[in-house]
Order: sequence, then C-alpha cells, then structure tokens
Amino acid sequence: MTGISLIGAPVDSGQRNRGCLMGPAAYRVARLAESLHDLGHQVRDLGDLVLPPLSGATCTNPAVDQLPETLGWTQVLSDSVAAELSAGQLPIIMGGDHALALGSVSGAARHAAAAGRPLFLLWLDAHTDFHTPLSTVSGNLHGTPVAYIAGRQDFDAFPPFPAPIPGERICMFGIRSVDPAEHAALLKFDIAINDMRVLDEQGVVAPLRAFLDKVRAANGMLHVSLDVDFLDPSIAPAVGTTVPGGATFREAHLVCELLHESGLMTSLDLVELNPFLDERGRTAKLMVDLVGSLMGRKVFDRVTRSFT
Ligand code: HAR
Ligand code: MN
Ligand code: MN
Ligand code: MN
Repeated sequence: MTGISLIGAPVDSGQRNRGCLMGPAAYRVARLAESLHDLGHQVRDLGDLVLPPLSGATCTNPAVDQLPETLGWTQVLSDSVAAELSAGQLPIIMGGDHALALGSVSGAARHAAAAGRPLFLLWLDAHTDFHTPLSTVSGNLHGTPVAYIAGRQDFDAFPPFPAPIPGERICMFGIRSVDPAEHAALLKFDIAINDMRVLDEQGVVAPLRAFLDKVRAANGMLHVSLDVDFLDPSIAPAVGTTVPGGATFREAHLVCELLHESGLMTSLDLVELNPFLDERGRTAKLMVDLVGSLMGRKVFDRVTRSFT
C-alpha cells in the first residue's frame, strides 16, 4: 500500500495548442483515483493547483510564449511536490502540458537534496525537451524542462534549479523528434537517450534495467515523467504533438510493469493529455491503465517475477 497524492495541474502555458488544462478533469472522469484505490493504495486527490498572480517577467527571445504563466506554475508545482514528498506521499501530477515538469522535478530535487539522496529522472517522451528559453524556435516552453533540470544556463527568469541532475542520472525512452539546437547541446551531456531505434533493436527491458540498477545502487529517488506522445499516436491520439512510430501498447505497459517491480519510483508526471483531441476518452483511459501497471496491477498475481 502506497500513500498517493493526486495533484491536478491544469497547465496550458507550455504550448499554443489549447486544451491540456482539461487534463486533470479527464483523469478524474477516467477514474484514476478509483483505480488506484482498487489496487489497495490510499489515495488523496488534492484538487487542482491555482496559478498565482503573474509577474511581468520577459525574455530576450521574442518567440517565448506565456513566460509569466509558466513561472507561476513552476513555483506552485515545486512547492506542492516537495511538500507531498516530505509528508511521505507519492505525488502523481495530473497535467497539464510538459512545462509542469519545470516545477514538479524542481520540487522533487529540493526534497531529495534535503533527504540526502540523489534524484534520478526517467523521461518517457517522443521529444528530448532540451531547449533553453534562448534556443527554442517555437517559443513553447514545454520543450525546455530537461535543460532546466540538467542545469543548463539561460533560464534567467527562473529560480536556479535546486540541485541540477547530472546527465548520468537522466534516462530517456521513446525519443524520435530532436531539434538541431537540442541535438548539439545533448552531445555535451551524458544522458542515456534510448531513441526508438534502441527500443527496436534491444526492446525496453535491457536499457531500462541498466538504468534502474543505477538508481537502486545509489539508493536514489526516481521521478518518472510520462508524456502522452511517448505512445504511438494510433493508440494515444489526444496530444497536440503527435509523432509517428512511438511505443506500442505492450512496450508501454512493460515499462510500467518493470518500474513497479523495481519499487523505485517516488514521483510521477502525467503530461500532455489534451482531452479536446481525444476519441471517446481512449487516451485518458489508456493513461489510467498505464498508471495501474505502474502501481501494481498484474494479470496473474500468483506469478512472481523478480526484476533483479
Ligand atoms: N522541440 C519542439 C519545440 O521545442 C517540440 C517540443 C514538443 N514538446 C512536447 N513535449 N510536446 O515533449 O517546439
Ligand atoms: Mn495556452
Ligand atoms: Mn515532453
Ligand atoms: Mn513530447
């Protein structure tokens, strides 16, 4: 039994395709809390976070969109995630676009630093989200969180990231869309980038096990950030930035099942669900299903599989 705190984060400021603000409501309609309760967990839904009064922050890159809104979300998310972790809860952030990870991972990093444990990051996404506010061409700040988390410069309007995560502690899966500026910057970081080619050749088990072994050996905390576009658009259409060739239903479930068996995940983002683009709720339902696998649902309970 795990104490789970559901945090609604109706963040829609990280991109221009409106609709992610309906994500938390869709997860509630798809019965996320009930499904976790049925798995034996103690679930608290904390309701939706509220955007604080906006600053007048600006950026020298004129493309950057909705900076004050994203700064506000970063602050409230960081505080909320740090508080839930300190209370011994497993926070699940119901987004909201991926800009919310600027705050959620910042909160996890604050907590991990205070607890004297290293924080690791598993990024399940079609995109590397490794732009800075100065390098982004689209100006959409949902394309920036990993750069902030890894301690890249040029986030002048943001609070300094509490304890930047070294590249060796970051692992990405599902990657199949990288902009030139991201690519150039990533070459300077030792991030494990398991793009779709790696998954095609090796499957998910070996690369995921290699990463989880590092987390376990370091007694680390593990933040998992699950972007809907990690999944193939044929099974998960409700996202503004679809990229063909994503993770299949079974690949995604296997990642979640292995994560559960590792017992290592300490916080989780669910991001980029845009219910306005969904087909009869199928993407929201699939995400709830995946969280079920992450939190212990299995087909045969009497079959013991050892991860190590
Ligand atoms: N790299 C592109 C950009 O910066 C697309 C980023 C899309 N990001 C997300 N989250 N949907 O992964 O605009
Ligand atoms: Mn918006
Ligand atoms: Mn993303
Ligand atoms: Mn993405």
